[in-house]
Amino acid sequence: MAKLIGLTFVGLLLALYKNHQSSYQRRLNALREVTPVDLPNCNLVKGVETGAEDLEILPNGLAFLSTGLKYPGIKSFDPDKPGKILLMDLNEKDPAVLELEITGNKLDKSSFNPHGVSTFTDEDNAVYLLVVNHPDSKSTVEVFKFQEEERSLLHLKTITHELLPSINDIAAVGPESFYATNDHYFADPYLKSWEMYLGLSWSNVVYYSPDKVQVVAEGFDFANGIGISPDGKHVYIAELLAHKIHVYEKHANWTLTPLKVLDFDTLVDNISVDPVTGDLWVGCHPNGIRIFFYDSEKPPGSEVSLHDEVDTGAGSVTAVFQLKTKFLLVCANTREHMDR
Ligand SMILES: [Ca+2]
Ligand SMILES: [Ca+2]
Repeated sequence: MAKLIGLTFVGLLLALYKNHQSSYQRRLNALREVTPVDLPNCNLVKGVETGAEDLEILPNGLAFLSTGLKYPGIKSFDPDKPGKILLMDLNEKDPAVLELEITGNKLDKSSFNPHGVSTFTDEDNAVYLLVVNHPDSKSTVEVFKFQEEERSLLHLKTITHELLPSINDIAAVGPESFYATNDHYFADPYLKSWEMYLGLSWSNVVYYSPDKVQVVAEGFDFANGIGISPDGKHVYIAELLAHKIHVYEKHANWTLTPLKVLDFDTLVDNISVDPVTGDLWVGCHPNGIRIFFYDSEKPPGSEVSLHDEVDTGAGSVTAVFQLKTKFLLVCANTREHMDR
């Protein structure tokens, strides 16, 4: 009898393990192969060969790029150098990148490890760049003022908070106020890896302001990119391992109510919201296994998905380009720039 119970128990464990493995493979889209789709008007931009994590485009065509991210479990192509914020002028015919000098004396530039970025422009047209930073594996948000003439960033402030343990991306709503995605519940890299492997879905979204900090959405399987609609009414949250973008209604007190869910067949990362059409341009990873278990013989690939007509509900997803290589290509991401 004891043997029978033992055997049943082992069988149950094996079944649970098998079930978990198949769910893990599905979450990581492990079987997905990429068919390259190249756009003739996209060019390799020199100077970002070690990978760009996020970008934000101002209405005047200046783009900020966050580069050189070191993230636990993901291959870094330049592990010994600090990250940089690069500037591109998309009005130029053949735009080149320029590293923005960081001024001010409060930021340790040697441990600068920029991740998600977002901008806020105030009534006086001053532009603030908010940057998620991971110095020494911690999570902070750095507030910079963009000095356009000097082509530099004046560091103003470092924000940390216990509700911001593992920030991935932010959507600024003021010079020191933002929505932030925590891609994990835990801050510790070891606990993070178990949290992801077990699929606990404990990741969340926090609203931060100097007066109030609160969790406004939760239960995500790796919340990643975040964006706001041009009319300010909706917040978009990318759930990487569920392959979904959640549309939330934003209220006057900054709380969020779920409205609908957009489905993708890819791991959705950062979101750029087209300021004119409201379309979502999403940087995606077709196959997560190849991100988290890097093999230079089988590079992870990347793709950009476009979800149009988000508000009418009549929209659809199009893969606008896919690459089989590393994350080496930066492509201007508005219709206007695509058409050039
Ligand atoms: Ca962003
Ligand atoms: Ca991200």
